[in-house]
Amino acid sequence: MKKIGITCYPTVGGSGVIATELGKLLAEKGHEIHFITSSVPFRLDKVYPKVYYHQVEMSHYPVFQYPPYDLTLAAKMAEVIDREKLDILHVHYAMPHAICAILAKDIAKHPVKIVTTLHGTDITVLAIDNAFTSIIRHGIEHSDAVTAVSHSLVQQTNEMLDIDKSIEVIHNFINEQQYHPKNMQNLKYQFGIEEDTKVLIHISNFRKVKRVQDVIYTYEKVQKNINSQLLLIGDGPEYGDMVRLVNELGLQDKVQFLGKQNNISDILSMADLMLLMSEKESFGLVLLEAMACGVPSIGTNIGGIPEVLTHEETGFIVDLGDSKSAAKYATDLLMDNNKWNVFSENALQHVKKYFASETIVNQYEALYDTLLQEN
Ligand code: GMT
Repeated sequence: MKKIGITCYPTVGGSGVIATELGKLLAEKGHEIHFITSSVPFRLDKVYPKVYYHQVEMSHYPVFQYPPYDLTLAAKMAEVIDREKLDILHVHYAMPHAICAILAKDIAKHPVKIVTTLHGTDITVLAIDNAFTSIIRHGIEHSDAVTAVSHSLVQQTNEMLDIDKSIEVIHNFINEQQYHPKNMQNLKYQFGIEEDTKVLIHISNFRKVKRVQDVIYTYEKVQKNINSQLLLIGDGPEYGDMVRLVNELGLQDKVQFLGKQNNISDILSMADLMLLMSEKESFGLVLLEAMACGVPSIGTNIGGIPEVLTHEETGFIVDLGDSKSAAKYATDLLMDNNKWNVFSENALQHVKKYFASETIVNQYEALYDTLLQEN
């Protein structure tokens, strides 16, 4: 049994989901888990034995022009390392969590190993900014071990940061207890969608990199031939522009904006096709979630997407911005029930074979073991 601290961004987002589900599964295997975050991670939705939560409380002392979140987090980490005698502190995101963890390790008296998992944005977005490059490199090089969620992210990290550190790929996983096909005819009905109407779906934080407009352009072509609706889940900076685009294209009766939702697996189970047309995506956890619910996907040939989605097997891969090909693939698949059933079954099998939670959690445990044996 190990004592493991976990820090992540606790609000909605794939990295927070992975960090929290990992903590829950490690606790089920007998480890003691200590979340150190600014609020309760949203997937920590009930009481779990062996899971503890330590809140990073922000100081609003008037002399501070800005509340020093990073330093408060580092101080909290050091306090928890010493009090709980943590073996491992596993942080998700180099920026700022790895930097805070390194500082906490320097402050704490109890020896601890730092594991940093890279999820993407800190490399593909923040590392482009020269102001952050050296601090991100420091966070990676001074962690005891670094993992990334895809081979593509490792390659990008090496290219952008020229680092002297080996990075292990540990792919993301899904919680099978939540993500599996469910009969959601009733929910479909409640959304006002007829039984024989096909449902296309997109889930994201509506940032520019998600290219939600390409999802809408794809759907605009699909709906000409397929009796269908598009469900857009999530919220973010591009939301208003996307509502305007849907109205301009006259699709307001066929596109539903559902905003942020919690029970994603229920919504996915009424979908026939997932669309993820991003220009940056280190993994694309929503593709895995869709596949686990038996939903084929169309994604772009970007970042880690081709590591998750297999072209012509579990879905289709298109070039960035190619809504024409995406629409053709979508239309052909949605017209051919036999083909759709094969893709759906392939998706379920693919998740079991390559992204089962047991396999991935074992990989993290093996990494912790190796680090602790180095003592
Ligand atoms: O998609 C986002 O921008 C949110 C971000 C996050 O912090 O959750 O997602 C990143 O991590 C996910 C979990 O590993 C990956 O599935 C997403 O692909 C990755 N996002 C990007 O690379 C843009």
